[in-house]
Amino acid sequence: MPLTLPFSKVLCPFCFREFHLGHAPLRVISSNERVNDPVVQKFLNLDSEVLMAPVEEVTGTFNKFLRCFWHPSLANDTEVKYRICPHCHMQLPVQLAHNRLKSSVIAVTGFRSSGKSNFFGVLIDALKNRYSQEVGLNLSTQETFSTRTLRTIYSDELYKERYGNNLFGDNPKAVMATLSAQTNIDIRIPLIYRLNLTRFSLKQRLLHPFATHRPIDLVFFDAAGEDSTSPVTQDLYSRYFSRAAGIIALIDPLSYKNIRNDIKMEYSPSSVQDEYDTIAVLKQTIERQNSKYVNKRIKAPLAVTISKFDLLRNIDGLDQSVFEDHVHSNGFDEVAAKKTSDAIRKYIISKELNSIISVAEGNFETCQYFGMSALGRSPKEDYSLTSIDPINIADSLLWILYQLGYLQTEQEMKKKPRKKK
Ligand SMILES: Nc1nc2c(ncn2[C@@H]2O[C@H](COP(=O)(O)OP(=O)(O)OP(=O)(O)O)[C@@H](O)[C@H]2O)c(=O)[nH]1
Ligand SMILES: [Mg+2]
Ligand SMILES: [Zn+2]
Repeated sequence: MPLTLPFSKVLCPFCFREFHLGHAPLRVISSNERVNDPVVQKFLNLDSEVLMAPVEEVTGTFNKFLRCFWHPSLANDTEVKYRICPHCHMQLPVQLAHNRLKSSVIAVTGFRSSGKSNFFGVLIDALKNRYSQEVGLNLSTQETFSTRTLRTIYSDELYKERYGNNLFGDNPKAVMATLSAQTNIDIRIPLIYRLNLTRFSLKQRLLHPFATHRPIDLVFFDAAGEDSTSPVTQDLYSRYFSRAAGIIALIDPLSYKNIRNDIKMEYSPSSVQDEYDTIAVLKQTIERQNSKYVNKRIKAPLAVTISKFDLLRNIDGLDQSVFEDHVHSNGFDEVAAKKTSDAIRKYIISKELNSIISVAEGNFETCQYFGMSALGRSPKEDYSLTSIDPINIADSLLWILYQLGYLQTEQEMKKKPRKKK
């Protein structure tokens, strides 16, 4: 009988609500019966019924009290049951459902057209195919949910549908604009991946002396910036950002006139939002959920990341060394990342955009600046791409992982002798 601490809580990676694992209902997957699940229907904002396998709720005050100390085992010879979130009835990732691992959300925000979808698409591919070797990590797909079939599917399948088929198909294309979560229910469903890291910090090593790797569940939620202020989705987004372990804020250089004037483009992009204050909106969204941040700086590390960075090549006032793609083969290269951060900060000030810096540094305990290009170039007007050559695509994520103790820096790694294999 698996025991649980009475005050421990887990975070649902779908609705971002916290709850005690013992209070999570079970869905009886092996049952042939199909019944409407009004909780899923409400979560997905659907008018039509959602027919799914029946749910065993945790009922009765005494039973609920007992369940503060244990959660039922899922192993059963006769029935297959999955643990689901009591608030949205989505199936929990397997390790979370067994109380072995908590999900950590690394949230990404950015206004419309700031490059979020192309960033996700290229980042997940790069984590698997490049950084797995370079940084010593592996990314494995976890179960998520298909709104098309109303069934659980692996995130990799959803990844292909959303991004991979476009970006890495026979005729590579940039990912097209995402419909708002108000109209596109699919976008309420995140991609969930497990990241196992082998070069974790000394503190983590002391906390887990026998561990060979530290796992973290990454939840990629393709949230449009404007959805965080819409009445329909604002609660969901407030929870997403306020419970995130780290946040990547994408800043679109095209949305600032002072920068845009320096950039030469073959054609003018269709949707440019002028000076949308991504970080100030983020701060308000977090405050709405967690009022303690009205008087306090936010703890989660913030990576202020200029997207579409390739557009800034060869412009005046920006040190060209910032376009070098950092290699993190000996641990996260903190020195190179910091040098780039300082150069970008200087550039932002030179463009009289000090408000970006004051809002970020005034409201977040830890922040750093990054320049990132997912595609390495602008796609043609029909979205086609000759090739994809990202620049520092994973630096902001790796920096957050380093801040959270999941990754060591190159400089820390050099201090201690490496173990022979
Ligand atoms: N030059 C350049 N352009 C990019 C890059 N990434 C994205 N873009 C351009 O920016 C546009 C918007 O990118 P998306 O990834 O769709 O941005 P988004 O934030 O997901 O946008 P919404 O889904 O509309 O909120 C793309 O169609 C590309 O034209 C990049 O790395 N370099
Ligand atoms: Mg998008
Ligand atoms: Zn939930």
